[in-house]
Amino acid sequence: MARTVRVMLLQPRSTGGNFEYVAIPRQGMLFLSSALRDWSERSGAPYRYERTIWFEDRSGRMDPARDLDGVDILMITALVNETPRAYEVASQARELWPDLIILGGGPQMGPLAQEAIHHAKCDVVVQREAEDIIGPLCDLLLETPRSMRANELRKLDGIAFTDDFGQVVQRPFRRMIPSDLVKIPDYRAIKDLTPKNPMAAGVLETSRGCTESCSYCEVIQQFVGYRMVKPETELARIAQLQELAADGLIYRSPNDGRFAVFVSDDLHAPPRRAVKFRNERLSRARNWKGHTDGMFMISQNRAELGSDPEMADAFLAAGMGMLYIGVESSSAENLAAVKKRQAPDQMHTDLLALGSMGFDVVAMTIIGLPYDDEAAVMRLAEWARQVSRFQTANLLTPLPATVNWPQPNGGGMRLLNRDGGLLNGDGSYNPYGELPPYELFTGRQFVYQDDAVIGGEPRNWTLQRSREVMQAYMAKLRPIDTLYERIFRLMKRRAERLAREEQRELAVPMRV
Ligand code: B12
Ligand code: SF4
Repeated sequence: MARTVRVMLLQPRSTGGNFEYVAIPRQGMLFLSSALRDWSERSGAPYRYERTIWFEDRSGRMDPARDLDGVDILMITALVNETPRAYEVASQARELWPDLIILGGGPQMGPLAQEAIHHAKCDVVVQREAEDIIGPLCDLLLETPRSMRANELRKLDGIAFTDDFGQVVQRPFRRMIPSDLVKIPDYRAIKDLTPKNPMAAGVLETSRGCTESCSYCEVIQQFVGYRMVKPETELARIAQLQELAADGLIYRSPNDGRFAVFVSDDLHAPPRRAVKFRNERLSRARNWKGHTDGMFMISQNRAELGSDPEMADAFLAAGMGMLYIGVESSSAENLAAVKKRQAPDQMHTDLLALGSMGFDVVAMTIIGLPYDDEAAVMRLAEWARQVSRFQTANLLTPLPATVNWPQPNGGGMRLLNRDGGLLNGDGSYNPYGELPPYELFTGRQFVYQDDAVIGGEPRNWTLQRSREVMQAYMAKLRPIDTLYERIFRLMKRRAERLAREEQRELAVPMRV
């Protein structure tokens, strides 16, 4: 008889303040939860993994003393700004529950495994994707006494752990897995997911990785090449979202009854030069018709979709209403500097074309690129408002595993500390030293020393100055966040009304 093992999967609270986070939890934990369930269900499995997924942005802060009582395995993910909270929960958990198995992973802890092991006291950090390894790894950790684990863990690749001498062992990467090794994400394991507290949107993954390699982005390191899921997997995932919405677990608009689905791909429509992928996406988009009824779909794409009327028509017919477009900058020099292969004039034409076709275009912009001064940033705001309905804005932010991250040889950016001085005295990164102020890595301020020189003058946007520039820039935009805020207010009012109705029903005396 298989032993029941309790697993808590945690996505810690973010500091970004964006409403999207609450609306649409990321999928990493959903796929890992399914992977564990499938692993338990094979014949002869020694453990039955019972899973709870706790999204702190949805369900509030976890109290490790109360909420990890009886839990055997804690799995924590984190994006950069969620890292301080991830480390706080993990280190408290280690202190309170010394036998608890703690696993870390995701795009932040994966490349910075030494830091995660040191600060979060993780037993193991998994690098890159984990659906293939999570079951065998959990079995191994449960079966092996702590004192003998290092020897056993050496047999697995793509993980980091501490050996018997306290040194971090970093195993070579594993091969990339099929992007739909796990077919269906495990929404049903999400804590507090009920018709009274539905998700604001469903999430759909149709590909992993990217055909591009923009210098500020970590995707190529984390997910490597572009990998589509199988067409039948897409349809099965769409059917799952229809089912969740029918059960009241995804919020429906009171106006037209539709529900939102965010396609979380980095690049949903591949560029036209990637002919094979582009043709495949076109035939799938056409095939979606009839499966996506009642859905309002949102996806991330390049502007050149505006020059591809066939694809755009297929998207519109399938219910794709909103497009996030990676615009980044209107300056050709900036785009070249970050290896974004697009030309501003063409982008302008394409964005206007998409708008006139009927899409709600959200222009995603980055400011603080090497050739931006304040005047250029304000011009970008004016242009972005002309060519898109909504916008998002970020200041350039260094991410691990990109060329911007400080390198041991002095390359990369020099990081700031919380007060705007240089981290560790010289801007270097040390996994065992002073930690970067990750909670500020939200794209709302510069977290590195600004070395840009514009017109012969140092730009010198400090932590404080960059915040002011950002605020002035944002004031000129129509941020997409305001739309999400409205949806949230509506959802909150609905939840309050339902709670009041329930109270009233309970208050009616029962007739005998
Ligand atoms: C969609 C998306 C968003 C959406 C998320 C909404 C949603 N529900 O999907 C929105 C727009 C809100 C968003 C916001 C941000 N994002 Co974003 N986003 C993505 C994107 C494109 C896809 C995420 C995804 O679903 N991936 C697929 C899932 C399956 O992968 P995963 O979650 O990483 O999990 C897998 C592995 O990493 C691993 N794993 C993960 N966690 C764990 C834990 C354990 C214990 C184990 C064993 C394994 C493991 O196993 C999982 C399965 O294989 C990624 C790029 C990418 N391809 O991942 C960027 C990405 C994750 N985002 C990024 C960033 C920087 C941000 C922002 C900070 C930007 C900002 N300035 O505000 C914010 C922060 C949000 C927050 N809450 O803190 C970076 C993260 C870099 C970093 N080191 O943190 C990425 C990688 C893109 C990039 N620029 O490089 N994002
Ligand atoms: S196109 Fe987007 S996901 Fe792809 S490398 Fe560039 S920024 Fe990253």
